[in-house]
Amino acid sequence: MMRAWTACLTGLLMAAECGAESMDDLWGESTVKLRAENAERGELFDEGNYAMFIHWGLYSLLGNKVDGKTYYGIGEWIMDPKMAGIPVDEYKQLAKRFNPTEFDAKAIAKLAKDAGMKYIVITAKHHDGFAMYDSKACDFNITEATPWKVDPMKDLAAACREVGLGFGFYYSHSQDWTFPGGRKGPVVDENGEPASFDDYFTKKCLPQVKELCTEYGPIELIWFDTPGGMEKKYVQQLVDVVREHQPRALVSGRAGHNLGDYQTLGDMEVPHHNVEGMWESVDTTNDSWAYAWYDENWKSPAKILHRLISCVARGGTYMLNIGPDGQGAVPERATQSLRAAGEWIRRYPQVVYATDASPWGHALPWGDVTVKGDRLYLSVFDWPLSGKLHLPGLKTGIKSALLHDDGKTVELTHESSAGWTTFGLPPRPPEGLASVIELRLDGPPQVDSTFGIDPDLGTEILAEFSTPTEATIVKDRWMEKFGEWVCEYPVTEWKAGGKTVWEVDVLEPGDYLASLSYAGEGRLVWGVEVLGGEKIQNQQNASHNYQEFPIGWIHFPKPGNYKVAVSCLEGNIESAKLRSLRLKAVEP
Ligand code: FHN
Repeated sequence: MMRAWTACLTGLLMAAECGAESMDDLWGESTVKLRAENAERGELFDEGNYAMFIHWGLYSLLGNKVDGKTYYGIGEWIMDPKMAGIPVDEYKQLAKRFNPTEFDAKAIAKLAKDAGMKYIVITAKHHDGFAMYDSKACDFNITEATPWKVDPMKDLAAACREVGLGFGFYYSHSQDWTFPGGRKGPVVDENGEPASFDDYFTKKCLPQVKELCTEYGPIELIWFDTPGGMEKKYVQQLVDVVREHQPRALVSGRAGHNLGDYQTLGDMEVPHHNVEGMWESVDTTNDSWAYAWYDENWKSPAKILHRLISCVARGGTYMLNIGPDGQGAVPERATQSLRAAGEWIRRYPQVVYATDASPWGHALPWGDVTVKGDRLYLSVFDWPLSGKLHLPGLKTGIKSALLHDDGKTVELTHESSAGWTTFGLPPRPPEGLASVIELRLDGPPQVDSTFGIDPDLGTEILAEFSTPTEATIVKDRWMEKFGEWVCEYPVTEWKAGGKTVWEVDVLEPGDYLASLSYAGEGRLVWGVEVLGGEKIQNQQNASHNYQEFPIGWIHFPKPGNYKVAVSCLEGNIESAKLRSLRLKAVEP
């Protein structure tokens, strides 16, 4: 399948993260892989685009509360000293209380199916080292160490096959916090003898991966994670085992040493540029991967769809996580959101499955675009109240523009001016979550991907789409709690005279309010300039959180392309991190 790749984000950006280098080390190399290298195994991603991730283990029993104290962050890290710091022997005792009788493999497979997902990947062993399946290689496992004694992976593998879903395992291959020699695990064995990584690898890791590849029928994926520090020879052996026993299975990019089949972006990262090759974003229905009792920050159905469609429109796959609790039950609000999003997908499968990336290479102010041959699917999340939807830069002729409404289609009027196409819309969107307009074109879509300034909605353009001089685009990644990553690509490292420039396409001339979103320390003076035209400046304060501030009105005298430059003129300019520029027409 041909993909209209427009840019490779990874290659363009300079990764000068503040305090997050260790996370990239931990995630390992993430070089882009092209589909041609693994065409057959890539089918899963081509057809699928949407999957269920499940984090479930002994840690789910705690749900982030230990001895009455709540720890905020990703629940599966509860053992870690940065969370509750639970000693190995104490943690292992949890198994005696693990009796998740509410786990219902069929119900979970049905939920994934109803949600519109195409495969499930579940934690067979996370960093805590506990095998959630019947492992002969290590008795710290669900059938030997718990009163439940059930192998839920057998049931889930069977349930997935029954409803036609793909199935795969998450396996923490490097980190093992309870087995001697595992990364961050005990450094001596039960006899007090020093234990090496090789001991862990040969006694536990390699045999367990072999078990997973031989005992559960055909699997679609082995999702290795956080290879940081693991030698290539070990990763190679694991990949060889997968290839030998499951030749059609994909291996996640986080296997390490560039031996996986595809790229996994940073946790919870939905990219803004189209990304080349096979890749996925992994995300959660709330903030934690594993169940956390307090975590009610659920993604709404609209947010799930928006993030899914953003991934598909950038050329990738979206794997969305649920965290069943210690009884095995899936939190009700996660299931509600997933099902509601799934109902939408059932009405519009053509928007999500086996579609190509947007030829614009980025989102548009009202939503996003996916492509199938000569058809464009416009998913409109923000329905313009003006009764007009503006599409910049489409060069290919339109045969028909069809708004999907309750199983029918309504032909929309459209007219072209200055390279823009404007569609007439009814006052109300037919869909509550996202309405779909299908454009049937005269041929494959050709577009000018310059950012259009939407005359009604305005346009926010991220700094990563600008060209800086005497300033730099960097990756700014941080955690609000523990383990849930947020990522921005601001222009920073400003020097005197530095500026960053965006090219924009204006349909309707006039005054526009220019606002900047940035972080920094204290007083900052910013300049905004239409090159060859007006220049304004203003002072606003900054804080360490990104905030949007109005700078002032600028003027575009006629329709057409302009260059808009932003400079950080005064104040603590070294601290300034410019996230985006927003231009919004001033209301008459
Ligand atoms: O450390 C793990 C984390 O617990 C979780 O499993 C995520 C999912 O992508 N992977 C690692 C951190 O990136």
